[in-house]
Amino acid sequence: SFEQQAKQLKVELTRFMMAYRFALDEVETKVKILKEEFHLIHEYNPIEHINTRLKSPESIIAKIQKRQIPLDLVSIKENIQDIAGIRITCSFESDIYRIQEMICKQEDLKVVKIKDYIQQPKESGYRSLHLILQVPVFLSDCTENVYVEMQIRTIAMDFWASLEHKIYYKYNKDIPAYLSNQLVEAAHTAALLDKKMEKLNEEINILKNQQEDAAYDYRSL
Ligand code: 0O2
Repeated sequence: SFEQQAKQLKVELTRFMMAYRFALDEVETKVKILKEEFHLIHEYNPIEHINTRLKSPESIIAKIQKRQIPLDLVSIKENIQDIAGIRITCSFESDIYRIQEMICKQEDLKVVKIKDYIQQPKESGYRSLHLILQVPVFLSDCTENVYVEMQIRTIAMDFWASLEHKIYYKYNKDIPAYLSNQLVEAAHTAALLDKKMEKLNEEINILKNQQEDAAYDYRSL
């Protein structure tokens, strides 16, 4: 009957979205562990903040329409790889690649795609490192492997992306060229700021090491 079919569909959809929420929780826990342990060992915290989000049904449907994906859960699961998203904001550009390396080493996470929009920024000026992960979720009677999109970026990249996103939607997706050019320029400025902060950090680290060496030499006299 219709009621039975509707009930079955509801269970299937709920289970489908649950798998993404569990996968997201798993990845978030992994990142939190890396953050704490890295802090303990190196006395330095490369992660400023972590955000997670599940794509809303509306934006999943919008993407299905845009990409003309068949309307079944198997196709959606295979083709929409950002239903579960985790965003890691770091202090410096070099931290991004450190985190990537740590993620790639995790045996129960499979990195299926790397999109480096830092080496090759998008036309809009957007910069970030995207990893598409495949995460096993152990359910009562099966293991579901679901995709999680991990975006790793600096505070400057995040600042630009958040504001560009707002401006983009304010102007209803039709920004005049002179404005999008200015947004690209702003992205260059943010990239320069990242380079400058990275260099400052390196110099401060050199000074700190020299100071520590000097203190050690003094003690061993
Ligand atoms: P939300 O709300 O963040 O989820 P597509 O998703 O079809 O555009 P693709 O190849 O699947 O293309 O994904 P892509 O471009 O590698 O990454 C998509 C996500 O990256 C976006 O998700 C944004 O979060 C971010 N992103 C990509 N380009 C830009 C950009 O020019 N500006 C900003 N601010 N963010 C960008 P969603 O689904 O668009 O949105």
